[in-house]
Amino acid sequence: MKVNFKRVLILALAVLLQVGCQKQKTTFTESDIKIIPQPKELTLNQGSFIFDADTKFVVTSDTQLQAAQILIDRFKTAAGLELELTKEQPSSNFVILKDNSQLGAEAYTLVVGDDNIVIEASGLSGFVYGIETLRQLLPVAVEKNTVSADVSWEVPNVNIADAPRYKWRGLMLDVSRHFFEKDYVMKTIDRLSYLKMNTLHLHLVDDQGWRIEIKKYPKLTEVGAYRVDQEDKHWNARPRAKADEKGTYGGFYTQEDIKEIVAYAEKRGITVVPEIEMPAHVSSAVAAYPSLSCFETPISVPSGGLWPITDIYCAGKESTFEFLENVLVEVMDLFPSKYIHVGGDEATKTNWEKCPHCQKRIKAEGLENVEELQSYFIKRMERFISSKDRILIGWDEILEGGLAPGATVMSWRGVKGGLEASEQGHDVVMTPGSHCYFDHYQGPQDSEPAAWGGYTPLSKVYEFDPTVDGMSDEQAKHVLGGQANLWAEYIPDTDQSEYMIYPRIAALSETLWSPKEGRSWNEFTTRIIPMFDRFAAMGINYAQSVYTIREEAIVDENTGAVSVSLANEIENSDIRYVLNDGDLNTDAVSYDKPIQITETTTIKASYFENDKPLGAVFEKTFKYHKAVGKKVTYNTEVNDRYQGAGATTQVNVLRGTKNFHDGQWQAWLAKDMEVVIDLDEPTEVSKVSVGALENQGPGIYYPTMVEVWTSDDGQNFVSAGKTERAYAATGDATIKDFEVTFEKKSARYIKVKATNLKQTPTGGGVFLFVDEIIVE
Ligand code: TNX
Repeated sequence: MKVNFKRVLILALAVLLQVGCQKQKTTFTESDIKIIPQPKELTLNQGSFIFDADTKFVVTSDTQLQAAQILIDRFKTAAGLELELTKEQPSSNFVILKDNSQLGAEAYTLVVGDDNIVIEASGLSGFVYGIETLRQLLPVAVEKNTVSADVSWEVPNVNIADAPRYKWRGLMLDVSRHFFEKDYVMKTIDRLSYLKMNTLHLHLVDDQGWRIEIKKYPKLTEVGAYRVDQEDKHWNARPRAKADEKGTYGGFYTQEDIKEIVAYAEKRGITVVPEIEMPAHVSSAVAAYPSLSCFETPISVPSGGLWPITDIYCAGKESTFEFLENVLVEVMDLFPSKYIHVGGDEATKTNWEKCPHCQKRIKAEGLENVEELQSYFIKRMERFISSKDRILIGWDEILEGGLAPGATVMSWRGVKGGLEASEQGHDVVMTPGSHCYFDHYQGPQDSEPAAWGGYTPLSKVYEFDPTVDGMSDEQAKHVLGGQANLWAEYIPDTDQSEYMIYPRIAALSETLWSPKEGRSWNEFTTRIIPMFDRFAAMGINYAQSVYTIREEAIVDENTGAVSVSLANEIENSDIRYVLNDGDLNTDAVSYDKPIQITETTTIKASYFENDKPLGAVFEKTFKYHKAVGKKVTYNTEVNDRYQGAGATTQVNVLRGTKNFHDGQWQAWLAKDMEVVIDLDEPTEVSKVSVGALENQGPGIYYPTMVEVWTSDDGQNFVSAGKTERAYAATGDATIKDFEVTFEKKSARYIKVKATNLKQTPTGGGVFLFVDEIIVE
């Protein structure tokens, strides 16, 4: 046989070349796939697809093109690849988008194979979600805004069939309390769409700023969009400016800005729902046009906290309704959203009680009271909005005095409003404060930036379910979905806004998108932590509060021994600690069981990753003193709602945090605290301290005086000393020990009195909060 050496050589070369060119493929396992929200159905197959400079996107419509463009842009920015769009399907190495009218509006299928990827959907949202899922299958580097070299742009072969559980998946941005520029709104739109959220609710009107240009009423933004700059003061410590003082702090969206935002959102499957508050939360509008209020008194745009809200629209004058209809006409021209939000919350109607126009209206309409007048107000707006073929949506206060026929309710004061409205056959969007208020703390209050209050950590958001236990099937059908609300009193800038939104919005998105069955917090943590890397690559200032250690301490009331457990939100995470002067970086030991303490001890602890502390450091001193475990007699009654840990609260070593709901605080409402501690036997004492909390927002004030007496028989007390503190307006929550020191003496009984300020400057009852009485 004659061997053709030339041929063999060529063949061998060809084989070699092919092997050389074949891209190295990864063997993927299930744990490599970390999509949020979790798709409805997903199977991992063998093999993978690798994007390269020759990969093409096959699209046959503008809709498909819009969706594809999101990933094409990413490839350009993050990979330096200019991927081509084509109408013709090549033989291999392509991503094809195909119309499939069988699929629901937001559903999609994604099939990744060795040499092509197929995304099917019936419209834009589905295609966008298919593309976003594909993006999450790509390496993290795809999120960066700089080109990464030597990354293999590889995705595992999968079959995904996905569709949402709820049709309203929203985030509300309060752009009134602090104004956020258009760019940030657009960025937020991208990120919402990335997580398959479909609604951006813009809270455009509130007391502290009117944020949308209305051509017919230019003063709304000339005057109403700006307030006197008091940003250096705490939100709740900003005095009201005079009516004629010029505001300089603020901003607003022009109608052109709004058009841009709406168009941008539309391309990403996001509906922008405008909220035009009424009848309350409108000081900004009243400042611009005082005739909108009952008594037409000129006011300024408030620079900060305002409570109660009494400067509201007059519900008697026809001109109020004329104004609102004109405003809404312009708003509806700008926002194609089916839903128009009219607020409706927190109106204090004292002016309506006194206003002749409102009283006349009440009579003429045969209304019972001012609550029914609010209901009249909203019903009238509802008729107007539905005449324009839109749907009115409002906060759950719109239920009071009777719900307007076609209205949809946003339930924020828990789920009660949602239950009630759905029972009456109305649609509801659930946004209960407990799970959906992103202005709440997401970690222990002492280690977080100042927030409104409340405690809504990531795991709590993940427990959210808009369909409430006990709802009938009929009621459940009325649940459109859920939404997170980011009220912005304490959100001065985009960094803080991002901090509060991420990662919680990812947890929320999964509760609203993914099937309920099979969802587990522990499993979710295996996906959210890698998602942090994506957030970082996107340049998001996300919170790492899941890592922050929360302690639980229990005290043995007989021995006074304290047992301290440490945990963060991630199960079995690597927590290490040191005691007293130890250095966390060098001396930390692993935490594996509760730490027992029997004398004054400081614990420092942190979550560790790769042997390095990560997130906020936990540090707490458990201070022992002579009254620990002793009997306390209360001469004045503790408030029902704040009983702390019961009778031993004040002598249990455990201290309260800035979170006044943490179970270590006892409170006295508009009343002094007076207690007597029995030390069991005559004891040398020279100092008594009272631990107190101040948080003036919710009405908690420091004592104005602390006095101490001692006694040997429990009957005859002699004064040991006192300390005084004058009232001063403050914003942030603070904790302070009020110390009374005296010449060392022997005493068996100690009487302590803390004087309550009793009345707030605005006339409310004052809470006095005490956590521990330290006797030394
Ligand atoms: C209540 S929620 C409000 C807002 C505040 C928020 C603070 C709602 C409808 N009204 O005006 O910003 O509490 O959490």
